Amino acid sequence: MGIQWYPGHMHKATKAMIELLPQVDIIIELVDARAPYSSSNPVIEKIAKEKERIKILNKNDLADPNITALWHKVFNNTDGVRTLACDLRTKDQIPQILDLCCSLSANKIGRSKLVLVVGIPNVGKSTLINAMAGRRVALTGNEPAVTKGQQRVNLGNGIMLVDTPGILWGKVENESSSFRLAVTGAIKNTVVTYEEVAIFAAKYLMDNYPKHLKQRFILGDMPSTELDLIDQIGVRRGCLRARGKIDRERAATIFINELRSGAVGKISFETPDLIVKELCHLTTFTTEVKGALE
Ligand SMILES: Nc1nc2c(ncn2[C@@H]2O[C@H](COP(=O)(O)OP(=O)(O)OP(=O)(O)O)[C@@H](O)[C@H]2O)c(=O)[nH]1
Ligand SMILES: [Mg+2]
Repeated sequence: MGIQWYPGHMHKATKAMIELLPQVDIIIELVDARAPYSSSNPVIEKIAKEKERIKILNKNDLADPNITALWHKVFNNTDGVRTLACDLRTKDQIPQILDLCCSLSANKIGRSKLVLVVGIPNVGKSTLINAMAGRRVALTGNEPAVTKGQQRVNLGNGIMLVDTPGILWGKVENESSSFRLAVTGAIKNTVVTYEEVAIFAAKYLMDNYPKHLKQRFILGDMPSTELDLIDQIGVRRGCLRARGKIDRERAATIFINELRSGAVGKISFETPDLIVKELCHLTTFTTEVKGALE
């Protein structure tokens, strides 16, 4: 069973976003560069086809650069979508994003262009708003659901930005996608335990990034199971209870926090090929991906 998190405030925020849509000129959707497919909101894909769209693969500083390059190619091949991989901790790409907003879609007479900033929780929407405004106008924080309602920010240059609460969707179809959202920090930690998320992450990293694990946690041979790995991390980080028993929940929490911070290395949790394999029943997506990578 995958993880589902769709509380009332997200339903309300999705409705508010749809209501505003007729007035919107440009949509900036932020997705997580470490899981760009899993963090793309299918509702936005459906309702925003006619709009000018900028897709930002954010937190690219934490992602595997070779895999981001593949995703960039896939998304840039989608009609009407401009794609940028960003590290919003620096403001390097802000002039480019502002230029794009100015060049896309004409100003309506007598009013500013309305630019809607949307995306999953904790992906960096409010950070982007602050960087574009050049001052702290929106609350940010390293946990999901910091922004509670829509907030308009007038840039004074013909652009009006709208910050929105992070939203997920009613049903995350692909179980692995829901775990990727949890690993990267888009799902509140009261919805799923660190241990469950760590088991998923451990399996993925043992298969795909064993060298990173060995280096970070000073492992000799790779442990044979996910739980063994988490326990070894527990030993390395001193997560011990009475009689030498390992505090696995604490070890899992440390593992996930180090992973999220980038301390384990630049890691991506999905490639286009992996998604094609997982979603072989969704023919439109797989045809688009194959076309983009040929
Ligand atoms: N490493 C890294 N961290 C980032 C980047 N962009 C934003 N962050 C951090 O991500 C966290 C979440 O940023 P916010 O701007 O609050 O995210 P949000 O999308 O507005 O979140 P909600 O309002 O909760 O939906 C903050 O700790 C930011 O400093 C980035 O490019 N790289
Ligand atoms: Mg926010």
